[in-house]
Amino acid sequence: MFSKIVSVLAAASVVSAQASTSAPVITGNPAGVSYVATLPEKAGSALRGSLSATSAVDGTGVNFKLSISGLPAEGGPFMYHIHELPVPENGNCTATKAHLDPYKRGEVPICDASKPETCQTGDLSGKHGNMTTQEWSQEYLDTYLALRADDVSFFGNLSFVVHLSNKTRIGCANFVKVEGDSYSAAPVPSASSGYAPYPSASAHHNTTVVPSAASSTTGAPIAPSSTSPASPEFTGAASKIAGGSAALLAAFAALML
Ligand SMILES: *[C@@H]1O[C@H](CO)[C@@H](O)[C@H](O)[C@H]1NC(C)=O
Ligand SMILES: *[C@@H]1O[C@H](CO)[C@@H](O)[C@H](O)[C@H]1NC(C)=O
Ligand SMILES: *[C@@H]1O[C@H](CO)[C@@H](O)[C@H](O)[C@H]1NC(C)=O
Ligand SMILES: *[C@@H]1O[C@H](CO)[C@@H](O)[C@H](O)[C@H]1NC(C)=O
Ligand SMILES: *[C@@H]1O[C@H](CO)[C@@H](O)[C@H](O)[C@H]1NC(C)=O
Ligand SMILES: [Cu+2]
Repeated sequence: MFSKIVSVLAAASVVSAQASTSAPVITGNPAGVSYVATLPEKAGSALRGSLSATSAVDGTGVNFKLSISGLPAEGGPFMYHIHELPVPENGNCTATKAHLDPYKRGEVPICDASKPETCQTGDLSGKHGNMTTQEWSQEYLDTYLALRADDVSFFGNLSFVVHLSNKTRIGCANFVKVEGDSYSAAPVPSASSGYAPYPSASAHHNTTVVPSAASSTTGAPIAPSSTSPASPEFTGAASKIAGGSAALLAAFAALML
């Protein structure tokens, strides 16, 4: 009898331990702070785009703007995440390791988007949807990520990684802080509007930040950008092989290593 009660209690505590691996809503994110991760251009790959992140005006969560073009015709739907390490100088996406997951939830079972607090904090496509077309733009608020460096869900020094459906890593970039406080009021990204990793014209206007509604425009076409120079750091296997789909496959294979 006693041992039965003990085992029931033990089972109950296991259940509550699992239920407690839930991410808290992040408040107190610093106002007017933005980061952007811009994918480098890789020889043999048409993939371009960026993920920008701006503290919500009231400090609760982070507004994301995803703008990607040149996803492959095959191999989707495409997932993307914030990973736990930055991309090294050589551009090796594998070195970013796993998803940002400070509450140690693990990758399985997969994220249930109706319960985002139970997902890995870095699992953006799990919480907000996969990219399902070759060009993809989307904006949303994620309340479980932090731009305050004292929180375990801070990602300003980390990376974002784009995957094929079979998890092959096809692109990755580090977040870089955007100087100036008017970034969040900037219009939809284009090649010439300062979406470079190191914006030269860091605006210092004292702009009042307008709250942007968490909207989602899935699949809206965007203009591909082709004016930023190829990244000198990105001298991995991919850029040493001539263009064409064979090179693309070789690049994928290299990234899987
Ligand atoms: C993943 O999918 C791509 C495109 O469909 C394919 O080229 C690649 O070989 C696959 N990789 C693995 C590990 O299955
Ligand atoms: C990429 O990083 C992974 C993990 O750190 C490592 O095992 C692999 O050897 C690296 N590949 C290259 C080409 O540097
Ligand atoms: C990122 O910054 C946070 C807060 O300063 C720190 O705890 C963490 O170790 C850093 N991560 C990496 C990979 O540098
Ligand atoms: C997103 O894509 C992955 C890989 O194909 C798949 O496992 C997952 O179910 C997809 N998520 C949704 C919500 O469709
Ligand atoms: C910006 O404008 C606000 C509102 O007018 C003011 O309270 C704040 O001090 C200004 N900040 C700077 C850096 O000028
Ligand atoms: Cu990932």
